[in-house]
Amino acid sequence: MDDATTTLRERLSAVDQQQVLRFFDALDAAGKDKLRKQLLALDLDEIDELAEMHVRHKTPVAIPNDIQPVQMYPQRPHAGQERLYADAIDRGNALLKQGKIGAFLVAGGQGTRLGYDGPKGEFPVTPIKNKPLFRVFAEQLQAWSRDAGRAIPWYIMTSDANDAQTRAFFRQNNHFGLNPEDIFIFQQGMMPAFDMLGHMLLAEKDSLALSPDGHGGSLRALHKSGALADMRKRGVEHLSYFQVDNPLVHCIDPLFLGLHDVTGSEMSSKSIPKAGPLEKVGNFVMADDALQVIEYSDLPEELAKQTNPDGGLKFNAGSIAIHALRVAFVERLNASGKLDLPWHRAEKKVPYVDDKGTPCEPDKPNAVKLEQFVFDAIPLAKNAIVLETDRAEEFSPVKNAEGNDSPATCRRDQIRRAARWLRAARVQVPEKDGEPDATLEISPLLATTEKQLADRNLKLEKVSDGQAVYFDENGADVT
Ligand code: UD2
Repeated sequence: MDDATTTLRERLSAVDQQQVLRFFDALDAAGKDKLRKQLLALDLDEIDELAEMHVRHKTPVAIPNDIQPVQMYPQRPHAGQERLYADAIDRGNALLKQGKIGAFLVAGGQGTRLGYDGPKGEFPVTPIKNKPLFRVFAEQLQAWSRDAGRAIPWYIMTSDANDAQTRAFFRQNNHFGLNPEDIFIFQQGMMPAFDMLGHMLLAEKDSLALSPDGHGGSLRALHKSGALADMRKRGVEHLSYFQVDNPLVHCIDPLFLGLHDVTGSEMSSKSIPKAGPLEKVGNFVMADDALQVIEYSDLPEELAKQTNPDGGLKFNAGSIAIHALRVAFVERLNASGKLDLPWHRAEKKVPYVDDKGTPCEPDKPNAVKLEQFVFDAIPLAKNAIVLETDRAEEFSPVKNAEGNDSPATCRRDQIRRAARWLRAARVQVPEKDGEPDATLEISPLLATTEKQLADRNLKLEKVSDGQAVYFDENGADVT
């Protein structure tokens, strides 16, 4: 055995994880190399602490005592806020023109609920052209870059599970018309799954059972990958953060980015009123003198159900995972060399090889996975703010194969929004049973907001019953 392997074996023994090398001696060179690399990427002392805290003991997520509703910036300015909002929009547009904004997409998740075999960003989502999610975002960024006269660099986080496929998809699609030099794809970290006694599981004789370390891992990966350094070089000061599953997202929003900047916020968020007390979105609250998000599974049900005198929910500020982040804030979070965010545990069914080397497919949860969440950085941010927005305008994710948050509801919501924008642009859209009686799609290259669409010179005055109409820079394509 070489010295490096002896040292690794000793380090693993010291933290009672030597079982991961039980097949090592019989592996071929490639297998040895693979497992060694996976192990060397881990901080074994941290693994030991995490196994103790979250597996052998189930340290509960600390729920603060005094949880209060949060004050938000309203979607439209209240009396007295008009000047602030107008200034914020100007600031947002100026930041874009100065090249100070980068877009940041987290796309490292495994998308297991949707049952789509591949990076979720490849999933075809628009009602007529079946554009994949990645294209929807790319076209928005292309439109905003065109209007700002300056490229908006796009940082995309993948994981080991989907990195190669994501890169290939971008290449095959000619980077959706963007300059590849303005696209920075990087991988997040991976975490091992533990058995219920805190031992790391092997997925194969030569591989740990690894999964992405949560979207909170993005804040570490931005640093480790050199993405932050790239931002410094380009003069990018803020990131516009969004998730891969929501094609209604406004990847760039001058009001949001401008408010974030003028208020001196280090991390800002958008919120929508919840669809019900137990909707599966995080909740913005004030607690321990800080703005924070409490995940739906962690908010005590009696609080979630509390109402105000007017009958509305007391805790009604849902998180839709849209944020603005100051680059200097992300740098500060990484300054000590260790990203200090809590870990969240989840018990899952994780395939593994047993002591004899036989592959096992568990039929009930056999393992603990740990993830960090990006919104746990909010209480660490100075002057964090929340801007309220409208579900119909900005949120309809594709998460499940059927039912809520599925391709069908997302398609419906895209058509509804397109109908609303078109009517505001004085185009007649037919209606049947309260729904648009047409299939509608608006290219982001034509308009990324209702106001932009209203400013375009649309030739079509009326959509007819049952028509499918695609609107882009060249006009309306009716089928
Ligand atoms: C998330 C939020 C929830 C709400 C909702 C809105 C959490 C825990 N909950 O729920 O509060 O805001 O979104 O849609 O975040 N991802 C990675 N790496 C990972 C894990 C996830 O990049 O290791 C990405 C993933 O590709 C996706 C996003 O993060 O873009 C959301 O992940 P999810 O589907 O696991 O989050 P979800 O739906 O439980």
